[in-house]
Amino acid sequence: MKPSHIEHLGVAVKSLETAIPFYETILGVKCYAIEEVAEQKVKTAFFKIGQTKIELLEPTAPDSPVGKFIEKRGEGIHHIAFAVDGLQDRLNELDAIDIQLIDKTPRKGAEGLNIAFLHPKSTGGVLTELCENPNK
Ligand code: CMX
Repeated sequence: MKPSHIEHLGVAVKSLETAIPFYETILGVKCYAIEEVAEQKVKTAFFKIGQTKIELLEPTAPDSPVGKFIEKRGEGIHHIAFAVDGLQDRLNELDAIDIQLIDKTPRKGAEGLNIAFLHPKSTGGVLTELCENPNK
């Protein structure tokens, strides 16, 4: 994948209203953005830690990826996201070595990034996201 850095860690939470003040207290930084990603049925809240971010994820429906995750496993780390260049080329390379792609082509995610997910069944149980900043 040749990532430049960890773009963010996604953390599934039941309630942003409860989780945001908690993270603001323990991290000592303010949440700088809240955004709903309707397509993913999720509301997100972001914190910056150096070059990396924490993305809190509150499901807006029980039948969403994050809603199902919380139902099965409870709150906790949901995915790791790597920053890459040439996202489509990276996906093609991973496909060629039989890594299961959830997204065969990039789509739009939070903060205007182009994103694609890899299936946790083919990445050692870790849901993995690749992100490319189109404005870089
Ligand atoms: N990390 C690790 N494993 C996960 C997982 C996660 N986040 N989410 C689901 N799984 C596992 C389940 O535990 C289950 O394993 P078992 O078969 O051993 O029980 C398996 O994957 C299938 O889970 P499921 O609940 O039946 O869910 P689906 O197959 O319907 O979907 C997945 C799983 C990963 C394909 C789906 O969640 C997905 O497409 N995720 C990508 C999109 C996403 O997560 N969006 C939310 C974040 C959006 C954002 O960051 O903006």
